[in-house]
Order: sequence, then C-alpha cells, then structure tokens
Amino acid sequence: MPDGSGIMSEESNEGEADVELEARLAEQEAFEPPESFVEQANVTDEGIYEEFEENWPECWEQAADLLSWEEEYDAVLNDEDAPFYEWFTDGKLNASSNCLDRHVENGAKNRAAIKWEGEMGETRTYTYGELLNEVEAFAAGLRDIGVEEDDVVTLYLPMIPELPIAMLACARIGAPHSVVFAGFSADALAMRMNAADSEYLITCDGYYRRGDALNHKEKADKGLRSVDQDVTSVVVDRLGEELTHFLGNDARDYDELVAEHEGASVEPVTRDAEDMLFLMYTSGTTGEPKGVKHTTGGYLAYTAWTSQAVLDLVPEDTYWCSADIGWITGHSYIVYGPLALGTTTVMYEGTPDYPERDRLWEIIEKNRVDVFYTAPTAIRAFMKWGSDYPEQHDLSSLRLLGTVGEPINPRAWKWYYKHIGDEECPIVDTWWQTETGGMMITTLPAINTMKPGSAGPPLPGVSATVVDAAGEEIEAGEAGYVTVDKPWPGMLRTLYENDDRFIEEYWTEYSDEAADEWVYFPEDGAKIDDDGYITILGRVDDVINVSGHRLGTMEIESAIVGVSGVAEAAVVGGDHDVKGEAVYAYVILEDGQEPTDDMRDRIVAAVEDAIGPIARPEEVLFTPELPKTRSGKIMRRLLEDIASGNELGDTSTLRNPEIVEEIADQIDSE
Ligand code: 6R9
Repeated sequence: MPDGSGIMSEESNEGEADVELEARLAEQEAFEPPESFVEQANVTDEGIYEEFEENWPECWEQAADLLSWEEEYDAVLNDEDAPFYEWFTDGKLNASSNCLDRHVENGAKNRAAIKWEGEMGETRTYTYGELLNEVEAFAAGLRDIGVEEDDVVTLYLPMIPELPIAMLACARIGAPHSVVFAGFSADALAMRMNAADSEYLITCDGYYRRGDALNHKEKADKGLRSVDQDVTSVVVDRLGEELTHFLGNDARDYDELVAEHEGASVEPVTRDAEDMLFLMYTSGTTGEPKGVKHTTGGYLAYTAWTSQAVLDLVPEDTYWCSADIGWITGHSYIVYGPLALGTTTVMYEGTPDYPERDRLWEIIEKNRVDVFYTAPTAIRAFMKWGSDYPEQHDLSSLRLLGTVGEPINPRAWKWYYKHIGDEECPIVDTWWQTETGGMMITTLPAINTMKPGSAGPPLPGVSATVVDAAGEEIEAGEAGYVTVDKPWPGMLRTLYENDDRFIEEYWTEYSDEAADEWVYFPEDGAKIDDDGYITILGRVDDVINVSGHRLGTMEIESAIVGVSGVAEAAVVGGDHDVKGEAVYAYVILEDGQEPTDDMRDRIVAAVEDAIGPIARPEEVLFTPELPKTRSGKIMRRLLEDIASGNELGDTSTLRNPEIVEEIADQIDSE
C-alpha cells in the first residue's frame, strides 16, 4: 500500500521565511483550535461524541432536523434488510426545495447562492431567488424534452453554473442525475451512459482551460456514437463566438429552452427519503466503474450536517470548495451541503495558475471567503510555487481551512496552516469517499487537537475503527485497515442495478453474514494512535489516487492492452511529490514489436481515449517480463517500489527475480 505518512521527496523553492517556519513548526506535532475560532463555532461541546454514541441511531435526527420534510419519517433507521439500510424511512422531501425554495421563503431571496468565477475573468452571481427561477425554468425544459421522474439524466459539463442548475432541476422533478467529469473521455462518457441506461444528456459546446477554448461538444458527440439507446441532448453555449455551436439532430439549445420556460413554476416532486437523488460512477478493483447510488433524505441530511459541524458553515458565510463538481466532493460540498444550509458557495471554472499562480488567493480576497476546502495535491503545488503568491493577497477573511481526497503530509499541512491560515484557522483533514456520501473521519474544528498528517477521530455517530486482516482491533501504531461497523445516513445504498457487486465490494471482507453483522470495508489502509486518531495510509485495492482522483488500474491496463502490438500491461501508482501518486505503466510488447516513441505515444493516447488526460501515464516502461510469483501473480508491490524509487523488498519468492533489477535500471537511466 502506498505510504501516506508524508515521507515523500519534496523539492521546493521556498524562501527564508519558510526556513524559519520550518524551524518553528517542524517539531510541533499537535495544534490546538485557535480561540478566535472556538468562540464562534457551530459545534463546541465535546459531549457530542458521548451523546451520539449513547443515542445512536436517533442522534441522526439532528441531521434530519436541518431539512424541511413534507412528511415526517417513521423511523430513523431501518436495518431489517442489512446491509441494504434505509434512513428516515417513509419521510418525504425534495432536495431542490430544501436547497432553494425554503431559503427564498425565509427571507434569503437576495442572498448570493452561487458566485461563479470564469477562468477568463467573467463573473456571475445567482441569488437564491434567481437560482430558483432558473432551476424552475430548466426543470420545465427537462420535462419538455421528455424527462420523467426516475429517468437518469447524464450531465457532462465543466465548472459552469449550468451544472449545479441542472443538478437541482433534475432533483426538482425527481430525475436522478449522473454527472460525468468533463475531463473524462468520450469512451468514459459512453460507458457511464450505457451503464445507467441514460437517455438524456446535458452538455456544452466547450470551456476554457488556461486560456484555450476546448471543444467539449466534439467529445460528447463522439461518446454518443457509442451509446446504445437513443439520447436527447441539451447543449449549453459556453463559448459564444469562440466556437460554433453545432446542435445535432435531437439537441436543444440550453438558453432557448430556459427562455421558453422563463417564469415557469415547477412544483418540487415529493420524493421518498430513499428515492435515488443521483448516481456517481467511481473506480474500483475491476475494469468496470461502479455506479454508486445515493438517496434523497440520508444523503442531504448528512451533507448538511457535516457542512455545519465540520465546515462550520452558517448562512452568512462565503464558502469555497475548489474541487470539481464532477467528483463527489463537489456534489456534497459545493452543491448540496452548502446550499441546504443557505450559504453562499463559490465556483471557479479554471486552473489555479491561470493567468498567474495567485489566482486562488485573488478569488479568496475578492470574495472575502470565510471557509476554504481544497486537496493536498493543490497545497503541494502552492508550496512549490512559494509563499510569495499568497502573500500578495489579503486572506484575513478566512476562518477555517479543509483538505480532502488523499493523505496530507505534515509539511504541506503546516505550510497551509501558516501561509494560508496565518496560524489562526483550524484545518480539518477530512477522510471520506464517493461511497460514504460525506465526511467520516476528521477533527471537529473547535473541539479536537489537530495532528498534522492524521485525519483525526471518526465523527460523532460514525463507528470507524482500524483492524487487522482478521478483523481484530489493532494496537496503536500498527498498520491495518479502516472499517465501519455501523451504518450512517450518507452511505451509498447499492451499486446501480447490481446488489451482488455492492455486497461483494464492500460487505464481504469483514462481515459475518450468518450472525447478521455487517461491516463496511472502504479499502483503505490506516494506523490509529493512543488518542484514537486515524492516519490514512492509502488504498489497499487496485485503485490509485492521482491528485485526489480515483483511478482503477484495471481500467488503464485494459486500455493499454487494446493497443496493437502490446501483449501485457501492469499499471501501478508510484509516489509523486505533487500528485501524491502518478500512473506507472509496465508494458510487454508482442514478439517482433519495438519499444519506440511511437509505441509509447500510442499507449498514452489509448489511455487518454479510454479515460481522459488525468489517467495519462507518468512513465511507460517496456519490459520483457513482469515480476511474477511462482503461482503466476504479478508482484505489484515490487512494481510500486520501483516506481517510487523505494528500496526493493524480498524478491526470493519470485519466479524471475532478475527482471526486477532490469526494470529498476531502466528507470534509473531515464
Ligand atoms: C472524497 C473523495 C476516496 C479515497 C479514499 C482515500 C482517499 C480521501 C482522504 C483520503 C487520506 C484524506 N482519501 N480523503 N486519504 N486522507 N483526508 O476523495 O472520494 O474520490 O471516492 O476517493 O480517497 O483513499 O478511499 P473518492
């Protein structure tokens, strides 16, 4: 398993101030929540841990109470058919009305809901009133093109306001959305649309990346050619003159559709708490991405509650999560959690270094952002660029910082704490997954001591522990596996139309079916200390985490073996000082094939076509053989060590030990 404990090689061009910081902070292993923060925090009573434990599962009524229910639920939890748990059973609500209508009715009509920053400097602000109007108009438009309750609508959109608008419009009419990250390839789009039998696609002509206009529509059209069912699409005109806005046969223009339904009043459809809110495809051990199903009541209650307890959000806050809405972090903590609380949420279209490397700090200063949530990979990049960039800006509006997506090494944590938070903002290092819906392991910012590199204790009401291979709790300091032995409201309910795989993937390893004891296995390695703080060590399955993005090695391997001339491939993650992990591809060619640059280019292109540029291999290494055990299993651990430049472990159990040195030499010589 990759070592997330922070022992990564880091070069940096930091100046003298950082040398000082180094000296002062390097030794410090624990940080107390700053007094100024504690005084105003949402959750300050440490009794909450005991209270939730004693009162479980009723404690989760606190989360449900943050929502407006059309009909009260009968029971907090129904575990009769575990692990197919149900939360807030028979409760009725609508997610879009919880994120919009009730705030408008409660006097927040003119408060900003979304503040959007385009990469090229444009801005758009939607008040809660305006957002509701556009959501209603688009919801009417969706009905117009034929969308009915329970139809899955695929949203293949970049970071433009139409994405959350489309999500909320879907939620309004009870049509689950399936957002496909805009950076994914045409093939990845087609695979997800086919898997979800989705007959509707909302996409756009293009968008900006580092000042260049990218043609997104071409990719969407290419994907559609591989979709089995007939699809009706709506296309957002993002680029205007920059790109001619072709509409295919069935495609409708977003602006026209919204204009036609301007002023429409669309009653939010009453949804059962357990009705599907959305699907999100994520990588797993096998080649086929998993369609994680989230439902309306538990998910929305959980994201609202964690936004309040962990991100400390109040309606008056301007809050910014720099993730992409195409991933779960954006769903839960750009859209649903913050909007359910009536907060102002900031959205940024572009990259952190465009036009300059201070873009994020400029956005924070300009919008007076109170709470900022980002990924360790971004922090490591900022650290490399140096503290001059944040120093050019007034970041004093910040009250709380957060990280998510991968382990954060203590040096990056301390840099964030000092240079962005000015030692006055607590940092929450939040561990969770697409499947968990919301945060699971993190400190509560006004209550717990922070220990850089360690996410912290499980949240109140979350029963996570670290166990050994046999499921026994491990000693402090030893490495084991994270498990969760009680359900929680934000959990996935199943994998789309695949209950068997749901059980197999998450509930087999540590559960005792005969005893009806169900333990969720997230496939992460971890350590625990004497205070119950959990340090996540990284995935223990064939998933690699590149810049906080989950990629399945099998998906990448199957793209590579599809290249003509390739016989076999093994893909692993190797340590990378900014991305956390990077993709390393070990490739065996067919007899007579040469390891040329052209072959390497074709391999890289195949991976980009199958998944997208995020999966692009850092290195393609040609080898005559792969290290295999006597029983013929590829020793991935060794390939990871070679990629990471680690000392190589025991090779004596290999059938072909000599190959290891041969591959390692190849890396050294590059
Ligand atoms: C929210 C999200 C989930 C995987 C997860 C773990 C890693 C997430 C982390 C973390 C260490 C943290 N991960 N947060 N590792 N510390 N604070 O990222 O969901 O894309 O499904 O990835 O990310 O390995 O299993 P997802």
